[in-house]
Amino acid sequence: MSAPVAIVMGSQSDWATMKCAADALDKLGVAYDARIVSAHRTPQRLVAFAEGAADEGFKVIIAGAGGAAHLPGMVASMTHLPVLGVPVQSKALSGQDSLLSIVQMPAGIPVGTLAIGEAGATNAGLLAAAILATTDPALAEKIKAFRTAQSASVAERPS
Ligand code: RP5
Repeated sequence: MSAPVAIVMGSQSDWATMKCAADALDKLGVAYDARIVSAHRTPQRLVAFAEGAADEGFKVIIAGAGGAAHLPGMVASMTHLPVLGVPVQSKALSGQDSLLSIVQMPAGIPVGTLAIGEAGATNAGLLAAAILATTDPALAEKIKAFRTAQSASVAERPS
């Protein structure tokens, strides 16, 4: 069976951030395929990926990019699959540019936009799993166990 989640990113330099999405999926036992697909440097690769994603068997796409971050919106425009956008923290503007590029989609083509940087990437992985869990009771149980363990790990008082 093919991986249900695609993680795409605009550059190798995004992987340090996007790996957090991969790590979250690993913790829940959800398979993914991570690829570099740049809206600007590899536009033909972008079209081929986005148009073929559903036929490849993906169910959810996580797309991360920084700066003039067109990737998530362009992917969303060419697939009916849900697209989760992760604004990668840019050097010049600390990811504010990435965030606004991804979040301000015109009505009709949604991108579910997460927080800037590693927290956003982690949550994109968790949210992708939650979407898959709506039709996968075993995965839903894993998510509940993750939440329980997370709560148990929080001390009542600071040390
Ligand atoms: C974007 O430009 C990428 O998503 C990356 O965040 C940013 C910088 O890319 P590099 O110059 O590091 O390859 O397309």
